Amino acid sequence: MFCGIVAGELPAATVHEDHDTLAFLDHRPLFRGHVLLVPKVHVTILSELPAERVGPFFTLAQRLERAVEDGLGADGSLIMINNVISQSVPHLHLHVIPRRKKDGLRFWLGPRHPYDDEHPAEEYANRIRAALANT
Ligand code: DGP
Repeated sequence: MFCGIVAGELPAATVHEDHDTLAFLDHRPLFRGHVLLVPKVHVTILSELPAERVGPFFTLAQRLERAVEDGLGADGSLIMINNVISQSVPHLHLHVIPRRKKDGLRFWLGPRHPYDDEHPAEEYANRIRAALANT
C-alpha cells in the first residue's frame, strides 16, 4: 500500500521526498499534521532496513520532529514505530505525531510487568545480550 504511494499510484499529501525516503500525512491522523516517514525500499520492520539507510532515515526523522513541532506550534511529539504488533501496514513507517499539553490523547504504556524472583532482570538482560551478540 505504501509502495503505491511511493510509486505515485496512490495519492498522498507529501511533505518530503528524496531518493530513498518519502514522508506524507497519515490519512487518519491522530492529530492534524501526523506524518508517516517511509523508506522507498519495501521492508516491513526496522531491523530489515539496510544499514546504510538507517542513519539518513533517522536524520530525516529528527528533521521531521522539528518541522512538525515548529511548523505547527506543537508542544512536543510522539515518535513511534509499530513492528508487527499493532502494525496495520506491513511497510516500515515511523509516525511523527504533533502533541499538545492536555491534548486528550490517552497513550498508556501498560500494564507493567515488574521483575521478581521468578523473573529476574539479569536473566532478561542476559538473554538480550546473548541475542545481540548474534546480530
Ligand atoms: P500503524 O498502525 O502503525 O500500522 O499505522 C498505519 C497508519 O497508516 C495509520 O495511522 C493509517 C495510515 N494509512 C494507512 N493507509 C494509508 C494510506 O493509503 N494513505 C495514508 N496517507 N495513510 C495511510
